[in-house]
Amino acid sequence: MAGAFIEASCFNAAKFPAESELPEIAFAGRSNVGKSSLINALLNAKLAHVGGTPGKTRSINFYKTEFNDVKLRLVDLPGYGYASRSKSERSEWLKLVSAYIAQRKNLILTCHLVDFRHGLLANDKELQEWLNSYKRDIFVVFTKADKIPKGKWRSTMQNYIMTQGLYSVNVPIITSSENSSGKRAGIDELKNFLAEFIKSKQQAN
Ligand SMILES: Nc1nc2c(ncn2[C@@H]2O[C@H](COP(=O)(O)OP(=O)(O)OP(=O)(O)O)[C@@H](O)[C@H]2O)c(=O)[nH]1
Ligand SMILES: [Mg+2]
Repeated sequence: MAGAFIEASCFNAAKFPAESELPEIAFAGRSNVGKSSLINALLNAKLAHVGGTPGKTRSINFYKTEFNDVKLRLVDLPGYGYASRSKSERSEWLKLVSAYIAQRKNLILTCHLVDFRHGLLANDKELQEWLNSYKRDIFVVFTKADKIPKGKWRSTMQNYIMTQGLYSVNVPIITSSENSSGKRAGIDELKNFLAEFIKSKQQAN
């Protein structure tokens, strides 16, 4: 890979980069679920700011990269569900994120990040309904899997699939972006999935 870089950090839709031909994969989910950390793991770089407190990413950030010879942009969306956020901040969030979700032609797939310890909470279900209302494809990616013993991964995943009525274009991928020895998981699998998903969409057009 020729390296990844941040192309734009936008607080309003007028600043989004020109669409060109690059397909985009967005990363959405509750504040603190690990969106920026997962993007860094996928890019193998520390480009996205990661925070110990929820509400770290406030802008929409576009990262240009390449997976298996497929050129794409990863799009880091600000998180939702941050309880102490004021009403005006929540409406700013909605304005910015809906400008992207409603209008962006190149958005090919939204990865919905869900904490593997909790599964989908009420506002995750709202997000899924909302994305569906725009006919957006959703792919569920579980995060922070290192917080659950590996022996329980299968049964935990089965349980969520059976009981949560989640929307996902494929069986969710279980990931850990934690970089300490041996804890990273699911990152190459996710890269391969995204590259194949983009290829199949491009062939269908
Ligand atoms: N153990 C563990 N911690 C993680 C993992 N991914 C992220 N974290 C931690 O979770 C916290 C939040 O991570 P971020 O990547 O900033 O989360 P975010 O979803 O981008 O948050 P907002 O920008 O606030 O919406 C940080 O303290 C990370 O170090 C993971 O896979 N495992
Ligand atoms: Mg973030």
